[in-house]
Amino acid sequence: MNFSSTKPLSELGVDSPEKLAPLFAEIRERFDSESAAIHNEARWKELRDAWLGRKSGVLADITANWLKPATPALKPAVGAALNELRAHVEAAVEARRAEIAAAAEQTALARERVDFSLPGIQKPGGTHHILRQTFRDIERIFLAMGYHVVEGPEIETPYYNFEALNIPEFHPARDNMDTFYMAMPKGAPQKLLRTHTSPMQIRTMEQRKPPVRIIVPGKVYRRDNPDATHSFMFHQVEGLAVDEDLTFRDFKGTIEYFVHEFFGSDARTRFRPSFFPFTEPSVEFDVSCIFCGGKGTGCGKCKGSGWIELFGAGMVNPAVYGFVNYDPKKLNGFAFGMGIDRLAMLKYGISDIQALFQNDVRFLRQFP
Ligand code: 2NL
Repeated sequence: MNFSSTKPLSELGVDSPEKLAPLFAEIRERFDSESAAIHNEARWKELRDAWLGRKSGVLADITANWLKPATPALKPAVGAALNELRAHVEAAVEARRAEIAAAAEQTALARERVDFSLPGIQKPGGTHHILRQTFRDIERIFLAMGYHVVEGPEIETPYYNFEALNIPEFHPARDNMDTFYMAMPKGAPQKLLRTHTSPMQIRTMEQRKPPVRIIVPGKVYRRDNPDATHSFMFHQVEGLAVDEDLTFRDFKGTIEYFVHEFFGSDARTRFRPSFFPFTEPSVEFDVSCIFCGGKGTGCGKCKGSGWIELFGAGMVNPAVYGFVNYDPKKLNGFAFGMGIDRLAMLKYGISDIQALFQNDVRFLRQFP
C-alpha cells in the first residue's frame, strides 16, 4: 500500500505543526471509511492488523517514518496528533469488533430460530394387522371372563406337542399334524415347530395349581400346501379351564358367550360330536352362517347348510391330567382351539387366507 505514512514528513512537504492537521485528518478519514466498510470477522482482523500491526501497521509506520525522524520543532505536535489518532483507531477497532460480533449473533439467532407456528412433520400413523386386531378382540372377551393370556415357544419338543396331549407315536392323529422337524446334531433330542398352542397349556399346568383359566394365542405350523384356505403357518387361540366343579354346561356357556361377543348376539350355535385325543367327549362347534343368516338356501359360503364350522373343543381327557400331576378324580375342565385366520376371514369376509400374509397395503388398508 502506497500510503503517505511510508514516506518521511519532509518528502510530504510538512515543515510546520500547522501542516500536520490536514495530513492526520486525511489518514483518519481513510481509516473511518475502511472501518465502515467491514462486516465480518475476517475482514475486521485485516483492518486491525493493517492499522495496529506492530511491524507494518499504519500507526507503526507513522511512528517510524514521521515521529522518530521528526525535527525537535515538529516532534511534540507529531506525537500529540499520533496519540490522538491511535486513541481513535483503537477505540473504533474495538467498537467495530463488538458490532460485528453482535451482528453475527443476530444472524445466528435468526437462522436458528424455531418457528412454532409451522405445521409439524406428520408421521403416518400405523395400524394393527387384521390378525392382531382379531387376537385382541378375542383376548378382550376372555380377559373379561377372568382368563389369563399365556404365550410360549414356537419350537417345541415332541413330548409337549404330542405325548403329553395323549397323542403317542404312530397314533393316526399325528398324520394331519405331521410338521417341520429341526435338523438337530446327531443324538440331540428332537425339536419341531408346534402344530398347535396346546404345548403351552401343558407347560402352564406343570407350573400352576388349579384352578387354571388361560388362553394361548400364537403362531402354529403344519405341513399344508398353500391355497385359499390352507397355509403352513397360521394362528391359533387355544383355551383351557380346569377346576374342581366344571361341567359341560360351563363349557357350552363359555363358548356361546364368546361367539355372541365376537360375531354378535344374532349368531346361533350348535355342537356336533367329534374326536380329539386330548378331549373326551369332543365336539365341533358351528355358528349359524353369517353370510346368509343361517337360511342356507343358495348360500355358497355354508354350502346351503346354514352352518359354518368354527372350532374344535371338548372336556379335557383325564389322560392329559396324568402328564401334569393333576388329580383326574378331583378335577375336570374344558379346552378349545380356534384358528384365528379362519375366524378373521369369516368375520371380515376375506376369501383367501394368503391375503393375510402377503401384506399388500391395498388389502391391509381395508382394515384400519
Ligand atoms: C382345533 C381343535 C382343540 C384343544 C384344542 C386342548 C389342550 C389341552 C388339553 C385338551 Cl392342554 N385340549 N386343546 C382341545 C380341543 C380342540 O383344537 O380344531 N383347533 C384348530
